[in-house]
Amino acid sequence: MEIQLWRNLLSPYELAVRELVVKFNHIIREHKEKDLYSPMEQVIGRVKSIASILEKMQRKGIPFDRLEAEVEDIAGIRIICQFEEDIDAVVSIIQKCSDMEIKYEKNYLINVKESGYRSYHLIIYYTVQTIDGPRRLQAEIQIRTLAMNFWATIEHSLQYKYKGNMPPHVRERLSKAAAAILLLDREMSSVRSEIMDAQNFSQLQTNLVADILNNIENLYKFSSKREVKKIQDEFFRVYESNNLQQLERFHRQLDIITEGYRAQAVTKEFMA
Ligand code: 0O2
Repeated sequence: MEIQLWRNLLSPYELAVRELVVKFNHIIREHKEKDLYSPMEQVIGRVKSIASILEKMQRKGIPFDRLEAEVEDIAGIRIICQFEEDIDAVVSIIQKCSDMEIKYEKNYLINVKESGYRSYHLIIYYTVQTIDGPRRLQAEIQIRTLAMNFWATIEHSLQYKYKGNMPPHVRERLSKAAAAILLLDREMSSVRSEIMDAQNFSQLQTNLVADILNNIENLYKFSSKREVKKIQDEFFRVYESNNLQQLERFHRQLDIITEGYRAQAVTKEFMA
């Protein structure tokens, strides 16, 4: 197939990958803005390389006219989670997305591959808009933990290096590493609630500080510099105490003060 035809073929998949990455990143952002723990840690996307598509077609005996129907991972999304428990939460989120229709799921967490590969795969249908009208495409979503991703990335590079002839001693080491990764995920799960508490604390603090600084900046419009400086100094004092409750209290008080100044400014404008 000519390179221009490959470009035409892959172009809607590039759009699908870009859109899906934006959508999943937005879900992460929404969680953070609402001070909620996000089961998604990171999202990456890629369009399968032509070489990799050709290799898969050859290996599976797929003819060109069946390429788009049978190579289901031309568009690939990878969602990385912190904990194994988050994978189910991510699957539930995707099941609720009305613009993604699940074709089928492969659970390599239960049916671990012989290589030791663990991950959760979803094949979805996703529609993109092109100048020729809507195109309903397939995409593969891989959901795995940071630890699973670490193992899979290394193993994938070694598979590429040895091209299907991995020496038994390397295979054995990878198998041992896969067992260690399983243990690591279980260990991390056992301290999940503590880690989540710490992360929630930090996210809540980040959002509060951003809100407070925004309010202080707004105060400059309505109040004297001296007054704002006093409030700012008080904020630094509360911030240094590293006490979330005090910070929340300060945030509430500042909200009231800002509203007061704003109301005064509106009244002055009205009376003028
Ligand atoms: P890429 O783009 O390089 O990642 P297959 O027959 O395995 O090629 P199949 O049956 O369509 O593919 O689906 P499967 O088994 O779910 O695998 C799809 C993708 O999952 C692979 O894509 C890998 O990304 C990943 N994967 C599956 N098995 C393994 C494994 O043992 N080790 C690692 N590291 N990854 C695996 P590709 O085709 O490799 O392409």
